Amino acid sequence: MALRSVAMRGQARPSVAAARRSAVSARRAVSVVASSVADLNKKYGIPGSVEFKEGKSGSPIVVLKHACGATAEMYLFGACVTSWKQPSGDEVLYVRPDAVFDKSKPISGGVPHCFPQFGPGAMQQHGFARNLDWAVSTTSADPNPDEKDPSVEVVLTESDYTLKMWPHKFKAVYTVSLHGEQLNLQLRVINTDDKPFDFTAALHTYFEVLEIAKAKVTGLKGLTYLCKAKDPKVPETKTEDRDAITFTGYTDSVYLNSPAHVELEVGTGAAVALDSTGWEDTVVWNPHLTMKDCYQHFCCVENAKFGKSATVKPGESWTATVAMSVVDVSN
Ligand code: TA6
Repeated sequence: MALRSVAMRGQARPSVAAARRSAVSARRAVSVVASSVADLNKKYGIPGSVEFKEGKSGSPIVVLKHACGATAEMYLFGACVTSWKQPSGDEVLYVRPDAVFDKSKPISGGVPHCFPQFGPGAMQQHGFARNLDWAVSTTSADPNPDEKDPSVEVVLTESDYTLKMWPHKFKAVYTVSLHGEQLNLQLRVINTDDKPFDFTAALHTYFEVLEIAKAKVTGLKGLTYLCKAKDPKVPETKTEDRDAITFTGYTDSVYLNSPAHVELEVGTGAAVALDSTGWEDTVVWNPHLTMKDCYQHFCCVENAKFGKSATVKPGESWTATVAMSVVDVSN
């Protein structure tokens, strides 16, 4: 169900989770792929805050529960967050009806990763990060009873499979946390190789909307964008002149140098606010009639690093964050 009501009790609060993490009841361990949900709970579970379960097709998920009632779920396969619910129970994300969870292909919905290529390009569309199991490295839950922010950190490193496509040693560290009703996502890519590398990336987030005709994306007016609707390999360069982007046909646009704050109105009087650092670009995608059975119900608003690829020297890292919160736009 799309956001029927706005449960947000105030505007997005700045994350304090990182500052507190050193003092939290954290379970820390070296990065290992644990073999079962029971092992994962033993090593990383935090009762009431962080729990591992079997998701669809038996694939492991981690469930974060905030004391305010907000929840988030992420599959370790692809480090794909597939659910983020407000305390009211309203789901904010969208998973397509054709999504499969048996690892035969990336999960189509939620927040899939595009890394190390957004695409199109030399390797498979959107890269390999969404096709691989990420390993749990840390979980935490702030002991402060009012702000018990649950958090999980997962990592992906090179393997024979990735090296064949992208000949670089790396460590990608993805932190997912709930700060009250807000979902915070941080991606850090570390160059563990002895030569620099370049990559493009995105969080390909699917948001549920009441109906696509009522959805609007605001905050992108005046920007140059690459319109990929006709041919994704040869995008047209355009300037956005609309205050609010609406959806009347196939839409696939990469807005370059977008502002830190972008909003998606979902058609119920609520909007999802995206406050990002480091990502630089915003992709807006709706497949319209190319996905007849579901396009009315979602809109992708994606934090991306695409216009200028990221370059990381050996021993250095690139970091980007996004804080997602539900805000009331009914007035
Ligand atoms: O992010 C937009 C986009 O790159 C579109 O060009 C379209 O190809 C879409 O992603 C595909 O997404 P999917 O989740 O089906 O791989």
